[in-house]
Amino acid sequence: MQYWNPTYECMHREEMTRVQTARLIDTVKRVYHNVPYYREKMQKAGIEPGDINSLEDLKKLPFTYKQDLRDTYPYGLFAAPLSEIVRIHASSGTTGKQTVVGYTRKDIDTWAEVAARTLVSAGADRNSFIQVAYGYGLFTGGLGIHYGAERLGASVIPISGGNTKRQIQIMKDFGTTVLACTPSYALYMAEEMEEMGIKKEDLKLKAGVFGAEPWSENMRKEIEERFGILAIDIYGLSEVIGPGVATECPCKCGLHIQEDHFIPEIIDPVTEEVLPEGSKGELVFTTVTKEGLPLLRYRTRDISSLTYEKCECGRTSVRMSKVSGRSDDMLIIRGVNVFPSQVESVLLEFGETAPHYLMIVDRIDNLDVLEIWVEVNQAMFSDQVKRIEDVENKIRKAIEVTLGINAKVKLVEPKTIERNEGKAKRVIDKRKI
Ligand code: DLL
Repeated sequence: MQYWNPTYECMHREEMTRVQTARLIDTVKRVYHNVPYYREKMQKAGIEPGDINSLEDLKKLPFTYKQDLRDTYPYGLFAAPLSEIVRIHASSGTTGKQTVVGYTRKDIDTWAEVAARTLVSAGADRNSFIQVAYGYGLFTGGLGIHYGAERLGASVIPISGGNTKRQIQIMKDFGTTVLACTPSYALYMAEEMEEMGIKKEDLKLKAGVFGAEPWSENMRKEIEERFGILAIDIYGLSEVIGPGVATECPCKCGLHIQEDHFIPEIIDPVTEEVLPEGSKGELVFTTVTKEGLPLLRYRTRDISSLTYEKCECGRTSVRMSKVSGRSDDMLIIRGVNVFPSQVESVLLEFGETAPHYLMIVDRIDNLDVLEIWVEVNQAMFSDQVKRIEDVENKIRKAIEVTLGINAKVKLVEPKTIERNEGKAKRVIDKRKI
C-alpha cells in the first residue's frame, strides 16, 4: 500500500487529536482577530478564542453557512490581507451570488499536498500520466488535481473538460494511466470511445479519480468495467479547499478525510445537534490550517456519516461514507424525501438501461408528479413496444418499492438526455413553490 504522507495519514488518534487541537486554537484566534464578521458572530454566541481549548469545544463555535459567504461577497470572510492572496476560485452555484474563495501561497501548498495524497491513494506515482479532464478555471477541479499531480512528480496532461473525441485520442496516444473527471463525464467518454472503435485494451488506463458529484456503486461498476480500471471516489468543495478534502483508497470503504487539515462533524440538519459516530446527517467542516479563507463549522449540505475504525489500507484517518445526496438537493415529492442518487441506484439494477437519466418534477392539479426519463441502449430501443412497456413497468415498480413513490417512467433513445462535461444535471423541477 502506498501513502503520500504516512506521518499524517497513519497517525495515532491521540497524536492526531493533539495536532488538530493546536491547529484549531490557532484558527479560532486567526478568524477572531482578522475577520470582523466572525468576531461579531462569536461575540453574539458569547465566546472568545480563550474558550476553545479542545476538540470538545468545537461545538461551542457558531456554524458558517453558504449565506455568510454571500453576505460578505466577495472577500469579506478572508482572513489574510488581499496582498497575500495568490489565487481566487469561485463556485458557480445555481442560485444567488457566486461563492468566492481565496488562497495564500501556503494554502496552495496545502492543497497540492492533499491532492497528492488523493492521487497516491488511487495508485498514482511519479511514473503516472494523469489526464486532468476536470474543468480548469474558477472551478477548483482542474487546477486542484493539476497541482497535486505535479507535486507527485507525475506527468500532467492538462486537457480540461470537453472535446471528447480528442480527449480519448489523447488518452490513447499519450498513454494516460490516470483519468480525473466527473463520473458522469467518464461514462460519456466510454460511450464515445465505443463509437470511435477504441477498446479498453488499447488504453494504458489503470485508475480514475472521480468526484464533484454524487454517484452510485452501480455507476462505479459500470465505469470500472467499461474502462477496465479502478474507480476511486474523491470528494471536496471549494469553500473548504477544492478536491483533496477526502478520498477513497482501493478498499472502497469510505473516503479518508485529510483531518489534519479539515475537522469533520456530522449534524442533524434540522436541529443542528452533533450526531454520534455512524449516524447519517449533514457534514460540517472546520478548516484548521487555511490562511486565506478559514471556515468554522461550515455547513456543506452533503449527507454522509463518519467512522473512526481503522481501515485495512493502514490509514487511520476518519472516513466519511459516500455522499448520498445533499440536504438541499433532496426533493420532496408528495411528502416523500427523494434523492436523485436513490433513483440512480434503482435504474442501474436494470441491465437494459444506461446510467443517463433525468427526473422531471411538476405540479399538476395541486399534485406533484414525477417523470423519469431513462436512456436505453439502441438494441433495446429498437425492440418491440411490448418489451419497452415491460421494462418501464418493472422500473416503475422498483421505484415504488424502494422510494415509496409513484413515477411515470419513460424509456428514451440513446443520447436523448443532454451530456455534460462537468457536473451532470439530473433534475428539472418545474414546480413553482
Ligand atoms: O466539486 C470540488 C471537487 C472537484 C471535488 C473535483 C472532487 C473532484 P464545488 O464545485 O464547490 O467543488 O462543489 C462541491 O460538490 O458540496 C458536493 O455536493 C459535491 N461533491 C463533490 N465531490 C463529491 C463526491 C468541487 N465525491 C459540492 N460525491 C459538494 C458526491 C460530491 N458529491
